[in-house]
Amino acid sequence: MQRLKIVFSGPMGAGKTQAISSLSDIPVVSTEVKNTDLDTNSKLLTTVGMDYGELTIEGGASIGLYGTPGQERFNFIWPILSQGALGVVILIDHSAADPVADLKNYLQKFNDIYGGRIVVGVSQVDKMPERPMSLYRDYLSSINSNIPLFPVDMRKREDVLLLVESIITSLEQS
Ligand SMILES: Nc1nc2c(ncn2[C@@H]2O[C@H](COP(=O)(O)OP(=O)(O)OP(=O)(O)O)[C@@H](O)[C@H]2O)c(=O)[nH]1
Ligand SMILES: [Mg+2]
Repeated sequence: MQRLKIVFSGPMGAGKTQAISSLSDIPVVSTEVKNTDLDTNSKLLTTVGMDYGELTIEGGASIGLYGTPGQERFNFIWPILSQGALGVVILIDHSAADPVADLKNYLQKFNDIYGGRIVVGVSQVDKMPERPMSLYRDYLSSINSNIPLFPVDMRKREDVLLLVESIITSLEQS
């Protein structure tokens, strides 16, 4: 049987590991180690291999949830993980120094390696509520992109589900 999968990518601290933990029906397999790249992000732990969880959807099908590491030096794993994926969720940390540059970087790189469905989740919005969502929408319209973008909190299961449903719905329509 062909395994269904969805990949979560995005910069360090965006909430990829959290997203998979919030959504998975099984205990998540993570490869987190102590973060030594404190210049990029002050978080305590960071993913160096991948995260893996599973979500069982209506009808009993099971979707594998894969999280990439956020550190750029592990980029080589992106094409491997996203091969054959139903879709890729790009998570952006709204409170980062330049989140629009992060979005641009991730969209450009995935454009080169992945031809399937992409949705964007903007997380950590509560940490910088004064920064407007229009930054991202303006950027997406400037490149004529109709990629869906949602403000989300990865600690909330329903927010992660929204991203996943956005991928699945688009498949049903195509
Ligand atoms: N305040 C706030 N915290 C969030 C939000 N989304 C996720 N988090 C928290 O942010 C922290 C970092 O999330 P992780 O899931 O470790 O981030 P990651 O993307 O896996 O990071 P790397 O593995 O280092 O690339 C966790 O403690 C999450 O619970 C959000 O919307 N708001
Ligand atoms: Mg992680």
